[in-house]
Amino acid sequence: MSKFLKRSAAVLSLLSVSMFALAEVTVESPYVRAVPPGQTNTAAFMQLKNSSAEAISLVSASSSIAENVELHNHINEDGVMKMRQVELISISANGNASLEPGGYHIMLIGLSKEIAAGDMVDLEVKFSDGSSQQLTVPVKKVMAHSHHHHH
Ligand SMILES: [Cu+2]
Repeated sequence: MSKFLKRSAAVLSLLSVSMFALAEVTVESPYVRAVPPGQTNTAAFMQLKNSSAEAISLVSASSSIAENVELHNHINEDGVMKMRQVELISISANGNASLEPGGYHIMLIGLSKEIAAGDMVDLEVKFSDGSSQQLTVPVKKVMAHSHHHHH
């Protein structure tokens, strides 16, 4: 191996090490929906950005304040919007996935305490590439339905 090739190989391996250390999925503007006292379920929403050249999926989530955490989607069944549990939420290569009211969301089931706007909730999200992220997510008031009528 020439001196030049040896050097290139060293630079390449350095590059791949530093690229591996970068988070491939970025979580942006996460929030948890505030719920009235007595309500034991809520949902978390966020934008997921995949900066890698391969599709990555959100595969699970957990939180210390919820007994169960599931990935859900909303589907329109005979004109009725229903929530369905899904195995994963896919984020395309160099793409985004939106978790938002009326669509994909992270369902927090069996809340162990009341949560109000302004509280912070811990949420761990796990991805198909084996990575996970510990998030601290603010609780916000969200309109139940985002239909706006103008008269
Ligand atoms: Cu749900």
